[in-house]
Amino acid sequence: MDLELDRAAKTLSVAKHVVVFSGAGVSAESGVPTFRASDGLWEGHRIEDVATPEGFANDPDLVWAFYNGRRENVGRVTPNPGHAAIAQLESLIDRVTVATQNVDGLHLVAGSTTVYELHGSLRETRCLACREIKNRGLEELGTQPICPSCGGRLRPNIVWFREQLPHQTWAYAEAAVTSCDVFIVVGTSAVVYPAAGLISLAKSVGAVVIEVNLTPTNASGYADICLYGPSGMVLPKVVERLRRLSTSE
Ligand code: BV8
Ligand code: ZN
Repeated sequence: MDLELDRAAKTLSVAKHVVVFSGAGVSAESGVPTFRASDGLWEGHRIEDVATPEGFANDPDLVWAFYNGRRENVGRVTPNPGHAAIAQLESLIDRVTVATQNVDGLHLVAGSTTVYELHGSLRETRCLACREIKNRGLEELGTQPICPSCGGRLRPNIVWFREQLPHQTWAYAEAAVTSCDVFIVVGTSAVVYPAAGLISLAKSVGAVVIEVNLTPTNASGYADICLYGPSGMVLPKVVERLRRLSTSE
């Protein structure tokens, strides 16, 4: 692994623009359950019941109870050394963009400044009537929250299955990948599209692809460098080597 870590640090030491594409695995060491570990069941719920528009239409109270549970969990966790290392990249590389599938906000809490939340945010609600999107922190919202502006029903501002990703956010993420020279894919099984399509896009524009994961994934075929291990351990090691390279120049 040392050789691969040195290769990754060397690649990053000459990078102009790095995109970090993250999934649930980067938050696992913070205590946020990953999506697929529970073999399709998510904290006891079927995906269809809690992460689709049909599920919400069918039983909004159940979906709000599910998301309030995840908001409560995220309120109790902190970023891990993997999030911190990603934030530290910004002091070592000209331009760093984070495109995350995660909805926990931990990259922002850790200090990353350019973060595209492709699948929305647990902190945000969207009004079904006036469509206002509001960051309401992680306070308890109950199961039938009402829009203070118009009295309409609120939903989590989360991208459910079979829903479009936020257009502007997606456009910024695609543009960032198109202009990057190194693409780090960390903590994702690379199963969910269109987000996972960013990996082949990075490859197609000639970026060096570095994967950080516990195991090989659907992304591994695109990776030039594979770093196997917990991201909370691997990423700080890469940053430490990069820092040594930057100071020895
Ligand atoms: C769309 C929000 C256009 C919810 C999420 C049939 C009909 C219709 C659509 C489809 C279809 N078939 C496929 C699709 C498209 C579908 C899709 O991709 N499905 C997949 C399952 C096949 N996509 C969509 O529906 C998207 N919208 O396509 O709209 C459209 C419109 C109409 C009709 C057709 C198309 C919307 C996708 C967004 C769904 N919302 N999240 C919420 O979070 O509450 S996705 C959900 O999965 C999470 O966001 C999660 O992040 C994401 C991906 O999972 P991962 O992050 O990769 O997490 P996972 O657990 O899978 O993996 C964890 C990884 O970490 C593992 O590799 C593990 O080894 C690693 N790991 C663990 N610990 C560590 C670690 N690595 C390092 N260190 C560690 N310590
Ligand atoms: Zn409203």
